[in-house]
Amino acid sequence: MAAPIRILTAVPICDGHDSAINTINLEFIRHGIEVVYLGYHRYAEDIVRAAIQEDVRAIGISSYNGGHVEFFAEVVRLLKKQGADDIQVFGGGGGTITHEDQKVMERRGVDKIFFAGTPLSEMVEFVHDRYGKAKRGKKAPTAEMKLARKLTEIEDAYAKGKKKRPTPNAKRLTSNRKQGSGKNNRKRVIGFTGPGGAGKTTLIDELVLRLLHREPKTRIAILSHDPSVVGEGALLGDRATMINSQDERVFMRSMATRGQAGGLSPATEDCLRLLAESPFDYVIIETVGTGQEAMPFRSKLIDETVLVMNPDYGARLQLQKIVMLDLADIVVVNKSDQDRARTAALEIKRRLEQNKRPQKLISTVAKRHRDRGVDKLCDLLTEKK
Ligand code: B12
Repeated sequence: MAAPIRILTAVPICDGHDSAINTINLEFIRHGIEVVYLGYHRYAEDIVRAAIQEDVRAIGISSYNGGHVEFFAEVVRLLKKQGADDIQVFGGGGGTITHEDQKVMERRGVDKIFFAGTPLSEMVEFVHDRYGKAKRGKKAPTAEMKLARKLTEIEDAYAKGKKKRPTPNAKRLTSNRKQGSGKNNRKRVIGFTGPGGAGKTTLIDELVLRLLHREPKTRIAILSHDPSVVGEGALLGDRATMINSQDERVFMRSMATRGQAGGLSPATEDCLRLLAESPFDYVIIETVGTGQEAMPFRSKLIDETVLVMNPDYGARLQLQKIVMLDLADIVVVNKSDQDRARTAALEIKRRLEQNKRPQKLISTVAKRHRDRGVDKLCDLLTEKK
């Protein structure tokens, strides 16, 4: 079975017109394409960095702000500068891009512009035809590109059935782990899980913001997951929420679960091992929204696990059924500005007391700037052990 085509889509800076790209993304996904969506109001630098880290075959830009001639050309220029001109650039922008503009844009290296009235099927066909096969440029890849390409190789080997999902009791990596340059001179691998809508992605992004500020040399890797069915496409949308994580010191990779239940992908363990062996100070892994029975972090590669909960989990009895409440090192009650949050924190505290082991409980409001709870979580995750 062929591995899905991966592309990245985005809307440029000073542009909030995202309704076209949202529709186009869904059509791509329905036709087997994995779409890393970066969101709207995005800088050319952020788009190029993301495309390289995600090792996509092409970037689709939807532009309505009138600056398309310069913006598309800037993306092409930056890709070339980084030696990543094997990544193609295409896109559209309804009534704003004229046929004259298109000619200039194509002369400047843009692969294809779609005009108003083009059927969605034509765009899908174009992506399959034009980007169906990986093309690699002749330039020597940078370290970041090499890492990104290795992650693709791992994912593709699983997709093509050349590799089977490893057993969960992988050996703890010690000897070949490169030490980090962070405060504690020790790499931390942290796993975040929890139900959909609990705010995991926002919480991680706020945590990354603090780590980047507190530790000026820290480098962070993020492995983030979104659900998908075998052989189908996926919307990999965490980058659209992780604004602070679009930074030179952060390497982020979005993965589809490609049919595996439980929150992670068949290739996660191998990808995580590769990131743990690379020179990052923190490796953060985020599962898809999980259910009561999920135990995604059985890998010995993970140092600490964080369960992020929503205060609105239903009756107290529900807490007895959540396996991760037994296993997590830290439990976060996010959205603790909600009415039920105090009761939830008390009920979860009682539930954790049954486990008779040192688990930490923190209340956060991740969407709030400078939230004290997120500060506390950052303190806990960075403290010397
Ligand atoms: C819907 C719309 C809005 C909605 C946006 C909702 C949203 N969340 O997206 C609202 C009402 C919020 C809005 C607001 C504004 N808008 Co407005 N808006 C439009 C409108 C009417 C349609 C755009 C659209 O979504 N079309 C639907 C898509 C599916 O069709 P399409 O555009 O024809 O695209 C085709 C192809 O190009 C291709 N395509 C498009 N993108 C991509 C990407 C890829 C990867 C691919 C493969 C293909 C592709 O797909 C389609 C296939 O048929 C256009 C007018 C127009 N005709 O373009 C104005 C327009 C873009 N808006 C305009 C303006 C000025 C604004 C505002 C600044 C108004 C104001 N003063 O507040 C704000 C700015 C908002 C912001 N934050 O950026 C101007 C822009 C003028 C310019 N750039 O010179 C336009 C052109 C209207 C006009 N004639 O004045 N807008």
